[in-house]
Amino acid sequence: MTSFFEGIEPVRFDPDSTSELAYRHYDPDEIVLGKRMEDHLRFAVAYWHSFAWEGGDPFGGRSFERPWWGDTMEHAKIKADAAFEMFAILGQPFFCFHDQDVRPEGATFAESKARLDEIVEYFGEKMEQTGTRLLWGTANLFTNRRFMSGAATNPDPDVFAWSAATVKACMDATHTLGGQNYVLWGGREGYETLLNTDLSRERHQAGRFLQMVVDYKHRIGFQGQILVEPKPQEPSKHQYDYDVNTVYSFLKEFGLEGEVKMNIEQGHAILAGHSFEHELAMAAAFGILGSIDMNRNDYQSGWDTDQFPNNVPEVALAYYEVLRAGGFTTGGTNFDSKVRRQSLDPVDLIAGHVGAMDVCARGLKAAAAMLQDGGLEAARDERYAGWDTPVARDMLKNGTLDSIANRVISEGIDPEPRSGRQERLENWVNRFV
Ligand code: XUL
Ligand code: CO
Repeated sequence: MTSFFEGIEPVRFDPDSTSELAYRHYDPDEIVLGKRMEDHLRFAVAYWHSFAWEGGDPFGGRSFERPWWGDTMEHAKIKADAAFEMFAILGQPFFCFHDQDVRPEGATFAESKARLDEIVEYFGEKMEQTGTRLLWGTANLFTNRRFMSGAATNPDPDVFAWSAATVKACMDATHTLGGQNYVLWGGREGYETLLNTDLSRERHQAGRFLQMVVDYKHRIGFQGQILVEPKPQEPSKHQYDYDVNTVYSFLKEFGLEGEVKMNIEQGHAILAGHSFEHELAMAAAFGILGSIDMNRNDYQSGWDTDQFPNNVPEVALAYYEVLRAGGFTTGGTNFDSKVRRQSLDPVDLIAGHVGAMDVCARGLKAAAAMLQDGGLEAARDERYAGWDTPVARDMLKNGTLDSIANRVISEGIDPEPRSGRQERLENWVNRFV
């Protein structure tokens, strides 16, 4: 036991509580559409934001004080102790991590790997004792200066090799810990200027890299899902994994569309000029909706500020798409979210998650109610009803421009525009959120 969260009791569902730290909407056992709420949402803590982020910004360094700051394995274990205490306080079923979050980097690759293995063993014991599970593991291929020009897409083949070895170690760690997914976010897989970049070569390298990841998954019998997390900018100006649509065409190009799904982050969707629900619906349409990174950006700054979600209507529309696609299987709701730089206290970390979990619970319940009512589905069915007629179906299947043109003339077809009813549908949604 550490004393980091001393005095903070486990958070419980109590809608009438006067405490700052109670779930007023998240009741893990409440049945929503035939399934426990906990099993729908599958919440996970992001180790990096809660335990590795130091509270810096571009104008000033560390603002948080934590007993685990330091670069020894003892520090890493104190951090792990605090992390598992927080999972227990929150009743979080899952967590996610990068290698860099959980162990200090060694002087050589071999030393870094030995340290990862040591902490994986430590995690394994704690997971056994507490029942906390791993939603996904991943590799940090962006912080160290060796990755400044990319990992798999680097002009230097030695960096490609280092990255491949790192991903192998992280996939092994994820497999050992029974991880349900393995995530690849292409942090620096993009470029700053075309003047020094061979875009075609770099994309090919990234494609081969992902093929090797999928091949290794099958080789070791990892049952989890490989996920790619799209993001349009930050840190690179142009990222190769811009959004769901871009990544899908990349997967098709390299024959991986049946092997890889998406981990979709709210803030990344917004940076790409989309809404979260657009990205989720797009992935569902391709059959590659895997998991979500739940957060929000600052509405004014335009940066990927990774704040805890705090907007029920937004979250409700996101879960509507998740439920419509059949809900999560291996995926879940990872809080890729961090407290603000001035939120120094241990209780702030707890409060950030508690509030976010309640917002998600409200969103899920609203989404389930909307789906159960069926109003949107009925409006959509009605809007496209013309396409259910035999003539329209036949046109889509067998039509040619000639045959269609003949029919337009012979039948005197003259389309009558109909209302899209947007305001009425928005009003309908607002009855539930
Ligand atoms: C970065 C981001 C990452 C990934 C995992 O914006 O979202 O934390 O989720 O590497
Ligand atoms: Co993320």
